[in-house]
Amino acid sequence: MKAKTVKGNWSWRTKKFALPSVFLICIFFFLAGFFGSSLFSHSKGDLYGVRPRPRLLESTTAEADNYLLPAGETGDDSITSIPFQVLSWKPRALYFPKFASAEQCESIIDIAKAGLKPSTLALRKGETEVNTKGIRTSSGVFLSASDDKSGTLDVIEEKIARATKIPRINGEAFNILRYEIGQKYNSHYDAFNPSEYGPQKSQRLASFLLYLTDVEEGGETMFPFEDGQNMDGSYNYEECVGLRVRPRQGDGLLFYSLFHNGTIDPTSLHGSCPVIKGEKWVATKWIRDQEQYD
Ligand SMILES: O=C(O)CCC(=O)C(=O)O
Repeated sequence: MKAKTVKGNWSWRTKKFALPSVFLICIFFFLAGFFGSSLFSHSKGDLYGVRPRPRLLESTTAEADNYLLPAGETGDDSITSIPFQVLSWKPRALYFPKFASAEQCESIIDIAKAGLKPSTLALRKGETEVNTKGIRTSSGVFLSASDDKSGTLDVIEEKIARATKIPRINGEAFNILRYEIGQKYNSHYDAFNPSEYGPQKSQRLASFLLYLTDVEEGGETMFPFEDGQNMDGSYNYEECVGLRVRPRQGDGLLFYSLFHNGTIDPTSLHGSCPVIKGEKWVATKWIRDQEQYD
């Protein structure tokens, strides 16, 4: 009975002191864990030279979200952001929504209007203006950025260089095209196959199309061989099939005619479907694999 009482007192005292101690120990380990883990994550960031990202709600500018490095002589001290969508890998084709403003598009059309002439073709061996009549029925004019005193083409050309990462000096002058109802450009390659056109000093590597107007109906840029479709030899080069991109004012389309090894991508065949309703204006910039000085 006595022993029972002693045991009971011990148990009661133990409980009296053990509960707060357990509570304090828990708090201690919680705090140690919390501060320890945040210290560890900071030192890991420093180890890789990564600045901790600011919290999403606090970051309001691109600079706050990105860690800027000191730029080289020819680089920038700011981040460039040009949104794009990959439309296709075969051929490599990218879409740039809202690449130019409506005012910029209208200004380009205004200066191009005065110089429009029927579009021409680079002729292959055996081709003449007569036997190629009807392949390309648009009107067009070549304009360099320096021809545009408003500076719009200069701004667009700089932006194209940033989007493509190919220097401006590799670009030909802009070819501004107008397609009226029924006008079109049959499917063709922008690159010049030496077996058809003879030896080439430089090659068209990529094309950037800036749509200057919406088109009510028709006028899509088409890629009939996209992803290898229609390549069985039966395609007739006038048919509007495959991947079709509907012109929308201010949007840009970039596609590559050459693979990385410099050979021609057969899936880069493209053309303009006939305009059915409305009028299509587009500014094309062909970009070469060599610097252009003419
Ligand atoms: O007008 C288009 O959508 C295509 C133009 C084109 O194929 C070209 O200029 O090479």
